Amino acid sequence: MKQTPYKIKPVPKICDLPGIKAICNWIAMIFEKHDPAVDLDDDRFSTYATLRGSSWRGKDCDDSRKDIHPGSRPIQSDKDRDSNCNGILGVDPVSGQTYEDLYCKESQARGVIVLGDSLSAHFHIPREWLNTTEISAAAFEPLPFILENEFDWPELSSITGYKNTTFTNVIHGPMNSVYNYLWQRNRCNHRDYQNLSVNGARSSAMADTIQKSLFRNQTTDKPVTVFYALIGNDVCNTHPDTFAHMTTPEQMRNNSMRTLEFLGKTLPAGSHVFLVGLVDGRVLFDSLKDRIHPIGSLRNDVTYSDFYNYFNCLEISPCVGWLNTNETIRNMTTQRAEQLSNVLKQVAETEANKYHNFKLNYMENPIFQAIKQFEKLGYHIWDALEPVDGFHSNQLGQAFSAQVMWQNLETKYPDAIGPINPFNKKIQTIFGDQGGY
Ligand SMILES: [Ca+2]
Ligand SMILES: [Ca+2]
Repeated sequence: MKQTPYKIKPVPKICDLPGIKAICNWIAMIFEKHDPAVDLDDDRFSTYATLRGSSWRGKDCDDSRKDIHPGSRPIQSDKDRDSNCNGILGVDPVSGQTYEDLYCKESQARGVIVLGDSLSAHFHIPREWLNTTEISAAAFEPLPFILENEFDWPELSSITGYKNTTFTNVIHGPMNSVYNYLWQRNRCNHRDYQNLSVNGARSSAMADTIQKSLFRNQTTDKPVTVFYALIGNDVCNTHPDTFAHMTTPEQMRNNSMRTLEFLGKTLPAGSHVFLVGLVDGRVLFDSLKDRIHPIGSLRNDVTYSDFYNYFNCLEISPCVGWLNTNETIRNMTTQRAEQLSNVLKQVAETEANKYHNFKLNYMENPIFQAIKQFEKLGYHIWDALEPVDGFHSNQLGQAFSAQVMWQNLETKYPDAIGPINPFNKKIQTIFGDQGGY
């Protein structure tokens, strides 16, 4: 029988009311555009930590001037003011040269950007919130901070992490990141990071909207190393008919090419782009299936298998294909992920000479190598997984992935990270923590 089409009610024009309008714009800015909410000069960098602020991209050191932001080439060599927020400014009294010219000009300084999903945003729900034996008021103290950062912890993530854990009641483990390595290598890179990851992002959303939140001035900013890291959502969805909603190889090719076109028009000369392959999520089910989920911690009665089935039943599983008790479905999901990784590999090869501003390479997902090294050290895979969702890397896993990515960059792509700056010690002596974060 033919169904009568629904009549869609007009959306109430509440956002047109004075006062409410500003709030609507603000919400749209964060959750649709993924731009910082507090950004007076509109240069896409903020002085505020959350709401897509400095947790996500280097802190603005002058929110009244658009030309002053992290990643900028120094204006007049930063003789009088710090235009790129790396804390380095002024003139050396002995030589009469500016410190930027002396210590940074020839250093091949660069920034790092990730276009990613919840893994590179570092999604984490505190175990302490669900575990009946650990629950406490202290565990809920950072709740506003956590909500304003969309349950993500980019400031501790494998690509753009820059600080140590401050909320020790709700997140634990070591911080290590590609940005942190880049900063140790060359202190002129201070604050030059952008984490443009969105929970649930897949290649289509990246090409349609998310990539537009990237800011890099092609002529006045420094080059950058970009990671295109959409490592699972193109095969992960909540639909019972999961395969019908996965990205096809043809769509993947089209979407990734659209992002490359955009990067071609946006990145300064001398940049690098890495297309990162997808993961094999079968490892999640294999390592966790018989273990107890935190919600069953009191009576030891809820395993991850139960938890995944329950999620699938409610149609709220983050990944029906891999978090599934049916092995055939898990294998077929991996097969599609491999096809999509192969597309990225091909795109990196066929498009290698098309873009003049960046070098293009494919990088195998660091998780494969991280797991091998991890197990050699005597850890179990579950030690690196988020206990609440049984899906994402935890703090330890993030730090481990960073190490693997860095090893790859150092050995295979040294020109993407630049040389060690011989003036690091001097910068440290003169500029201390370079204004901190
Ligand atoms: Ca500014
Ligand atoms: Ca500077």
